[in-house]
This record gives sequence, structure tokens and C-alpha cells, in this order.
Amino acid sequence: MKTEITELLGIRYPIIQGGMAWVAEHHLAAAVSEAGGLGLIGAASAPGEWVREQIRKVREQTSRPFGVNIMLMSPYAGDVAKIVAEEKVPVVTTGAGSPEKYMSMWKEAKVKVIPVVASVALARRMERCGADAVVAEGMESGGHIGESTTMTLVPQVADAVTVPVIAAGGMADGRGIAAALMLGAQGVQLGTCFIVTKESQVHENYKKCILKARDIDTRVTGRTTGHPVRAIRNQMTKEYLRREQEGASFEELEQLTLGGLRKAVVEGDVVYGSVMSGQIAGLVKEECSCKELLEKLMRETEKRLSGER
Ligand code: TUI
Repeated sequence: MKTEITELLGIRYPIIQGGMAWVAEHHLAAAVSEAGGLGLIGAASAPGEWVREQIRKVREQTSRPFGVNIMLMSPYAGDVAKIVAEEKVPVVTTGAGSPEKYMSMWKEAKVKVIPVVASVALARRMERCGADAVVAEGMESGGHIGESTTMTLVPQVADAVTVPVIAAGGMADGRGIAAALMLGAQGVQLGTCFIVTKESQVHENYKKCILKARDIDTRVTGRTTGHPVRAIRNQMTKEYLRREQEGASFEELEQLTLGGLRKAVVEGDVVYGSVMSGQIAGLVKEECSCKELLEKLMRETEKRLSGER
């Protein structure tokens, strides 16, 4: 399938794998890129040299385009931004802020820049400062989220900018992808369904948690602190929401989630850890390889787009 995104990025399918913290490492990113999507390394809060190593490992496994996602709240965001330019990574995506100050450095290195936005205002600002595309991410997504849903955000962003829009949040099959294309997107970014792939290195407990989740099993913590985060409900989200309602301080709440994602992804503590996931987890029912997943998604999408049910 050809879209403005497949042409811009030089990939076979208009599907990007989200830059999920702790989850999106070189095995997953390389598998997605090798299978025809765009794999991303999630830099999250990792130091620059860890990211450089991951970039080199992806390059050992595939010659296809891939990217790095920079979480702009990270203390290492500036270091990672520089390494992305030095290593001439084909694509950079950013989250949790505005990447304006790095833009000229990336442009000079011919890195394609795709900021993740949760509002029309930021999408417009990103286009003005030279973004090649934007990811419009709805609050159905896992992890750090904005206020708008994918259904409302994508068409409004698509009307507001001329660069291609990639939809994110709430999709895990061909119906969702076809719907996003109908809303004006030229591609999609998926996260939750890649967590359970064979190539994903996350702890087995984390995968099981996603596979058995139902439609109503995610919760959003941190709405009062200004850092809303969506994860599968467990003892941690229960306690967090109770303390949040009692008016606990930012510092107290922070203590509850500190290192929680690592605890869930690496140690498999899905009771007290942070099992970040999108609302679509209820639709994710089987573990398969990235290649199988991408092929199934595209088959389903083409079928829906041709009007078949
Ligand atoms: O960034 C994400 N998702 C994430 S980051 C993350 S790591 C983390 N771990 C623990 C606590 C908090 C974060 C986990 N998931 N998605 C992209 C995204 N960006 N969603 C929302 C935004 C966003 C929000 C506000 C982007 C820009 C913004 O305002 C920028 C500005 O300056 O106006």
C-alpha cells in the first residue's frame, strides 16, 4: 500500500511501531523494520550511549529504515538528540514536549522529524518549524497521554496541517487502521499489539497481562499532577488513584510510580509495577511474529478499504 507516509519514509506498509519506553529496543525495532513497517527504538529515560548502541545493533540486523523516539522529559533528551544526528538515523519521533530546539540540527543531518502531538496547536507549531509529518496521538493510547480521543484529534489535525498525519491510539487491527485512513491519516502508529509479539523482549507476565485484558481494564493515573499515564489496572493503579483522590502530594504520588515501568517490563512485577498499555488491549488476543502481525494487519486493512466486511 502506497501513502504519503510510505513514500516519505521509504517503507512498505504505512505502519509505525510506537517508541515505547523499555519495550522498544533493538530486537523489536529491527523486526518491525525488516518486516516492512518502521521500527523505533524508544530512548525513554536512557543515557545517550545506550541509544547509540541500540542504533548500531538495529543496523546489524536490517538495512531498512528505522527510527528513534525521544522522550523530551528525559534528562538525556539533549544527548540523545545529538547522537541521532551524529548517527544519521533516518527518522526521529518525539514525545511529551516540543522538539523545536533540536530541529535545525536534525534537518542538517537529513533526519526526518515526526513529533507526536496531542493537540492541533502543537501540530501547527511543529509544521511551522519544519516537521516532516506528525503523529496525532489520542488518549486511548498507553503511557503518557493528552486529552483528545483519536476519533476527534486525527481529522482536526489533518485539516490544520499540510504535512502527512499518522494516527495513534486505539488501533490493533485492520478495522482500526482503515478507520484512521478514513479520518485523514496517511499512516498509523501502533504500540500495544507490538508488545506481545515474539520479538518483543518484555517479561512474559507483561504479555499475559495484555493478552487477558478486557475492554475496561486500563486506568489513567496522574490526572491531578499534569502527567496522565494509562496502564492496565492493578494494585499500583488502585493505590495511586485512592491516594490521588485523598489529595496526596506530587512527590508522594511520584514515589508510587518511580521505576514502575522497568519493574513490570524487566522483572515481571505486574502487581505493583506500571503495565502501560492502550485501551485496545482487549482486542489483542495472540502472540505472533512482527512479520505475521504486519501481514495480517495489511490484509485486513485492504479488505476493509475495498468495502468487504
Ligand atoms: O510520550 C508519549 N508517551 C509516553 S512517554 C512515556 S515515559 C513516562 N514514564 C513515566 C511517566 C511519564 C512518562 C510513556 N508514554 N506519547 C507522546 C505524547 N506526547 N503524548 C502526549 C504528548 C504531549 C503532551 C504535551 C506532547 C506535547 C505536549 O505539550 C508540548 C508543549 O510544549 O506544548
